[in-house]
Amino acid sequence: MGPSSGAATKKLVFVMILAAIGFFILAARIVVLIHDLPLYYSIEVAQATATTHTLARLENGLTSFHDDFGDYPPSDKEHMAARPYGYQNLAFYLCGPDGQGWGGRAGGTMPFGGTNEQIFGPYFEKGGEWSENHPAAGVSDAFRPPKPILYFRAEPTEDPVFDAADNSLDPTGREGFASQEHFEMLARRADGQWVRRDYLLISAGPDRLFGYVVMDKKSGRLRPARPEEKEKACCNDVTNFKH
Ligand SMILES: [Ca+2]
Repeated sequence: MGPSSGAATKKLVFVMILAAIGFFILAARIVVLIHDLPLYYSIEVAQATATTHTLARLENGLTSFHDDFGDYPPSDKEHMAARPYGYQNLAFYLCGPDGQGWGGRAGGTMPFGGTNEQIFGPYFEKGGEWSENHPAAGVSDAFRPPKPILYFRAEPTEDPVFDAADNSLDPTGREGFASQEHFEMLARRADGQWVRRDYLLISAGPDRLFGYVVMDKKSGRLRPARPEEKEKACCNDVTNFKH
């Protein structure tokens, strides 16, 4: 065996050691991934369950508010004292101007005008999901990072009955629906009927994007789907209606 063949053997051994280290690192990563997958999944399930629970509490509050005042809180800004967006109005009207409800604990102020010293509400209790900066803030969902639960009230005499612009519009889908068409992919059924006649509550769900999404071929990232893409699009939003 000559010096050149000895060097070749050393090189081969070195390459084999490197390959073994690479294999070991890859195997370790796969083991960690397999080990952590159920953890990620269970966290996601717990966040979805907590968000569904918050939606149920909001629905109870909205029913009580409707019982007391004959209407649901508005979701657009065309009303006395209304905030710019639906998610802000949801929190403001259910909690009252100071989080203490309406009437006697709000200096007599009533949600739709007039005064009354009787105590009304609050219809949603402050909790961990409530920002201290209310009433401008909304009610957050339980996913990370948290986002406000969007609120849309039906306006039966208007067209459209549910207006995507009652909450922020955002072409990326991160802060709200990309457009009215994008919103209606979720808010209308295949036969064109709205999913509900009273109000909609929508959390962006685990992907943190509102509405139907597809994978963008160029960027490799999720983006809001166009109506013609609905067949291959998916939506994991947590809502007060089936979709
Ligand atoms: Ca989503």
